[in-house]
Formats: sequence, C-alpha cells, structure tokens
Amino acid sequence: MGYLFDMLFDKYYAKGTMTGKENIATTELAATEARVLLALEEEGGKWNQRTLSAKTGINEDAVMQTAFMLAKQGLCEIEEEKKVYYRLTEEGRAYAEDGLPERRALYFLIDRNGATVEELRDAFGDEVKIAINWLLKKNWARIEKRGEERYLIPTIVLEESLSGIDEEILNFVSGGATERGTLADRIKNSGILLTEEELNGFLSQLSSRNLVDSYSRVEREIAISEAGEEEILSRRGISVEDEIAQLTPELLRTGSWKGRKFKRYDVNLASKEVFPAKIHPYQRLLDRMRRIFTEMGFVEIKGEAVQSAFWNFDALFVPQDHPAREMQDTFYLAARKRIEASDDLIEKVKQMHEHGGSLNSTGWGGEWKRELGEELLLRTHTTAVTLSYLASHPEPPVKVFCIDRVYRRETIDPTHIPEFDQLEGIVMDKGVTFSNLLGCLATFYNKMGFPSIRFRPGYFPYTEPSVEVEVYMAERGWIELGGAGIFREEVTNPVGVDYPVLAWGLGIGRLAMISLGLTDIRDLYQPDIDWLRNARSFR
Ligand code: FA5
Repeated sequence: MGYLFDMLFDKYYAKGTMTGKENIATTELAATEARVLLALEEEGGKWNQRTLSAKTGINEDAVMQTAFMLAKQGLCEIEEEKKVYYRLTEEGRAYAEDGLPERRALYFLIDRNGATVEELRDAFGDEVKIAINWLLKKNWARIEKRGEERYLIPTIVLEESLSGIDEEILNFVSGGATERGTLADRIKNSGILLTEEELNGFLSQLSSRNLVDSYSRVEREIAISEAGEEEILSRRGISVEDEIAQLTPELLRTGSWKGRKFKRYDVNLASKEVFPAKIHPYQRLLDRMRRIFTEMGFVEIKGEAVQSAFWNFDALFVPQDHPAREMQDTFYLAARKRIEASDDLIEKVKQMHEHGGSLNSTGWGGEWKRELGEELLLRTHTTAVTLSYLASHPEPPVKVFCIDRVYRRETIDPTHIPEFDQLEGIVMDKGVTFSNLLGCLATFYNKMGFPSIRFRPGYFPYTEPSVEVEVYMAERGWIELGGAGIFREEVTNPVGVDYPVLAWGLGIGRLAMISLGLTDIRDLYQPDIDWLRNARSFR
C-alpha cells in the first residue's frame, strides 16, 4: 500500500492501537471479512498486510480495507508504527562506489605530499570545491600560502582517516532502502558506537550533501481481538459465502441476483487515493485561454517560430538600431533568407523607416538596410505572427489571436525565462477605439479570474497609445503581464490596412504562475509529481 494511502488513512484514524470497540459487529460479516477473520484466527499472531494477503488470496489493498472494516467493528486490532527508511541519491550511489571527493582528494594529496589548488582543480574538475571544503571541514588538510600559490597540505596519515563514519553509513545504505532500526543494527554490529543524536547528525549531514534521502511509511500489524475470537466461537464456523460485489446487466437480465448476498460498502472508510492521468495544469490554462478568446469571437492563427527580422522588427516599425535587435537580446540563426513579402511592401517599409513614407511622419531617418531585414531569428514576440496575418487579410473585420512560444536571451530569474509563451491578439475594424481595447483585455482577465487589473502608460515602437497591463498579486504587488496599444499608422499603412488595429501581447507564463499559486516561473516546467497531482484544475 502506498505512502499516500497511509497519509489518507492517518487523516481519518488516530495513531496507535485501534479496536473501535464501540462499534462491535451488529451486522452480518461480509465474505471477505469472514475470510480475513478466519485467517487471523486460524494461526493467531500478528500479520502484516502482505502476509495476510498471501494467506487469504485477497489483494493487499483489499485485505487492508477489510482489516479496517473489522477493526471498526472491534473484531481485530491494528497496530501502527511509523518507520523511516534511508536510501542513496544518484550522487550518493556514485560516491559510495568511487569514494567521497574529499577521500579521493586526500589520496591525491598524500601521494604528492601536498598540491596546489590549481592541481586539485585539474584533477577533480567540478568536484574541486566540494573536495576542498570537506578536506578542511574534516581536518584532513590545511591551506598554506607559498608566494602567490595556495597549497593544500595533508594533515593526517592515511591510517587515521580510514574509518570515516559518514562513509561507513553510505556503505550500509548502499544495498537499497534501509530501515532506520536495521541501519542502527548494522552500524552497531560493525563495532561503531553511536548515540541516537550522533547518528542523526551524520544522517542529516549526508542528506544536506544530497547523498542520502529518507522517506517514512506507516507499517501495520493486524491481530484478531478478543471480540473477534468470540464472534467466531459464537457462530461456530463462519461460512464464507460468495457475494455479489458488482451488479452487472447479466445479473439483472437473468434475475440471478435474487436471493444472493451483496457486498457491503462503508463509504466512510479511508480508501486509496487514485491519480488518474490528467492534462498538465499549464496546458489546461492554455486551453482555457483559447476557449475564452474563441467565445469572444476570435479565430486562432499560427505562425512560424523562425521569422525574418523584417516581420519580427522592421514591419513593426522597430528601428534597425533598436537595442532589442542586438545579439544579446535576440537569438539569430546563422542563415539569411529572402524576405517573404512583396517588393512593394518591402519598399513601403523602407520608405516608412527612412522618412515616414507618405504619412505625416518623419520615420527614423538614416538608411534602412534590406540585408538586416533578411536575417533570420527565433521570434521574440508573437506580434510578428499577427502582423503578417494582417498583411494578408487587410480588409475589415479581423479578430484573431495566437498562442505560441517566443524566445529571448534573458538572464533567468523568478519572472524571466528565455523561452516563454505569449497570447497575442488583434482586432481590426471600422471605428474600434482605445476603450474597446481596454474593455477586451479587462474582459479576458476577468474571465481568467483576475478582478483587479490596471493599465499603465507604456511604450512600444509599433503602438500609439500604448499600455502595460498589470494584475495584483498578494506577496509581490503589481506584476506586469503584457503590453497593448493601437498599431501606429507607420505599421498599418505599408501593409495596406486603413482601419484602426487594437493589438496586445500577453505573457502567459507569468499569468499561469499567479493562477497556479507559484512564485517562480521556472516551477511551471519542473516535473514535480506531487505538485502535478495536487495542482488546482481549471474547468
Ligand atoms: C511585447 O512582447 C509586445 N510585443 C507586446 C505588445 C503586442 C505590445 C502588441 C503592443 C501591441 P513585452 O516585451 O513587454 O511586450 O512582453 C510582453 C509580456 O511577456 C510581458 O509583459 C511579460 O508578461 C512577458 N514576458 C516578457 N519577457 C518575459 C520573460 N523573459 N519570461 C517570461 N515572461 C516574459
């Protein structure tokens, strides 16, 4: 029976011996109960779930359930004990085989009668820090400065260091999960005398080094109670009659259920938790966003992850010397490609950048270079996708959205990762306004369960006016979730669009993080089974 079952069970029943005498059986015993009770009586003594299952032929979960039922009626007693098990981590296994880094480093130092930190680094690579740290902590070496060089000098001879207790414990645990009592016996039998506290100290040191981890399990022993014995005596040979556990169409059709006994169920009894397959919480969130926008009348579009700088930046009127275009912000591919746009459109974008085209705009000035537009990159935002869609659908109305991955060279922190998803959307129609844009975003966030959002003035080279959308998070305050605005004419004019375009690009990861109660965006991608099992689900 799994650990989770134990936890669940512990929720319902107090620890210790359980007889539930107040509930002495008043009803007939079910067939499985009778079988288990007879088995307990036949040989007496204490049984664990596994042995009782083997004896009765009832599977382990069912046998335990039955024992709980019997205990509730006072017919058997269940003793519980929480046992702690230790096992090696992957790193622990490697060190148990090869020796701890400080042990290997000590041999190295003794062989050479001391070595420089550099020599140790050459020999131990990534492990050098651990090795030096523990050599010093264990007083196996000291540091000596000679000129510019730092030397590590062994301070003990080999024989004195042979029996590191932590190393012995690693060995004792290396055979597989080891119960604490068994571990303590092994240590004692090897002649090492340790108090409980000392053993705890070594174990917590090994676990803080991530070499050993532990888990606990409640183990149970089941024995027949006096009341159980009496029950058997009074009924002189309980007969084990076949029961119907499940009503089938066959039983109903033939009427053969008549006169038969039905298995009783106690719906209050703890049962094993079941974890059926389910959709990842993050995926469920994406699906929910899709549904909300679809319900609002939007159509989903898709685009390529590799875009030309032309569609990712130039057509969006991002100047060619904008910092976001630098290598340190954007992932560029080594290749270039002819821009996928008509010569007429490319020419219009060029004119727009250089002097504002035919609009009352100055553009950015300088020369617009086609070869920079031909560079290929991993799209830095999904705005590249909605804009190129707009270019091929310039007639109103257009109401589309796109949910996809974008890539940026970012320093990773709790709210920044180099690959994240954006939810992009545009509305293009006669007479749509800035208020419509704010209304659209407020509706979306409200439907996502965020009543408190605010808009702050923002800046994007391609929108005017521009806003940043923020939602409130209890511990972190206001957190920026996206940008939005109305496309500038410098963007819409070259692609042949004559009406206002409301546009937004929202970061999904941050929103997901808040919705799922995480404080670090990286946790969205961690395969943490407990979190996955317990994460709130979205309808
Ligand atoms: C943009 O990407 C604009 N294209 C949005 C836009 C579209 C504005 C259309 C106007 C019109 P920004 O760089 O601010 O904007 O990114 C949008 C959101 O993506 C941010 O608010 C944030 O929630 C999220 N985001 C940005 N960088 C990261 C990152 N490194 N990790 C996780 N989320 C990020």
